[in-house]
Amino acid sequence: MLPQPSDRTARRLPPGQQLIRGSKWPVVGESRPSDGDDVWTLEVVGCVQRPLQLSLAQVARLGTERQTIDLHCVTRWSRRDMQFEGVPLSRLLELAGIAADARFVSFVARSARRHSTSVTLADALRWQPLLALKFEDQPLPAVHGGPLRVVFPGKYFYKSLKWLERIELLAEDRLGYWEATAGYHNHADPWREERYLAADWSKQEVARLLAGLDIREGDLRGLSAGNRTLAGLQAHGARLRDADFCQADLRDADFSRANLSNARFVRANLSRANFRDADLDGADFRGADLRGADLRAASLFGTTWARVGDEGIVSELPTVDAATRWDPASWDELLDEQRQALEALLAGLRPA
Ligand SMILES: Nc1nc2c(c(=O)[nH]1)N[C@H]1C(S)=C(S)[C@@H](COP(=O)(O)O)O[C@H]1N2
Ligand SMILES: [Mo]
Repeated sequence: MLPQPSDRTARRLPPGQQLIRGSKWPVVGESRPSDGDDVWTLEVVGCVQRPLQLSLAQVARLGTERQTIDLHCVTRWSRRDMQFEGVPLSRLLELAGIAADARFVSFVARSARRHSTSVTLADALRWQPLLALKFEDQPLPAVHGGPLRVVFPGKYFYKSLKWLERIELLAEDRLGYWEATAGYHNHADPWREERYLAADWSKQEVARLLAGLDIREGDLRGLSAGNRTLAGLQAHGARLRDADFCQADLRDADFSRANLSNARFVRANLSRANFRDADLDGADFRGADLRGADLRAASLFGTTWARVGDEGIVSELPTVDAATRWDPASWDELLDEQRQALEALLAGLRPA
């Protein structure tokens, strides 16, 4: 059975997720609220009986709760047992009174792009999200959404809006920022792996595009290109989240600036491929041939380079050589066991 709202933390990890250990908590998306010195207020508007505008002190006086919640980011990292303190959304909804036509809840941020995300009212009532003011007994840091953020259990973390300033109840859904612009799945259930929607291309169109070996700047998220011969592919700036390139021949491919988050390159031939400035968060490079590949300035958060099994047995390592280029600084973004596997692999290359 899938975890229920009463299970804020689960002993299992959702499929395709890996645990971050230690104190790492990456900042994903925007990193600060918009400027302005006017006091922070929280509005509750839309399909409500009594619109509200509250100061943070008034929000806190509604009564806070502590909750321990597991976070699951769509780019495949999870962190367990995160201790938040805040006001349950339900308190605000009770105070404002849910109107009969309300079906959705949109959370809107005080941020440069007025970032937003939405959920069904049914999910909001079922999962009881917290409007968090504190993390581990300290005021929530601004990079992580302080002074006030949504923490939504049971959904990928992109439903947990940072810098909350407005809750709007809606009769019709209004897609959030990632959901509308980047194909993030609107339902976002980590247990069902509702990560991204595939782009809207027919099989014939995809075949035609790939045959031309030129998909620069194209939106091909979810592309299925396993086992294909795509040497020299031009994919600069392409949007290739969740793409499958397992065992593909991608010698000399240009993926510079491409978004490859969660892409799979297992046993692909990536010799001399260019990944400069690419977003590789959550991508899987097990067993790939990376001789002469360029990975400088690529974002490597949550990437997989080897299988690390029980008792630390490392297998399915990629092939690298002295011409493979990396920023060792970017390895700080890796899980410890992945970083150690890569370091051992590269140490083997250096002349003794
Ligand atoms: N206002 C705002 N909220 C946001 C985002 C954002 O860019 N802006 N990113 C979302 C995404 S995709 C994730 S994974 C989490 C990341 O929260 P963190 O930076 O505290 O880890 O915040 C979510 N909430
Ligand atoms: Mo995310």
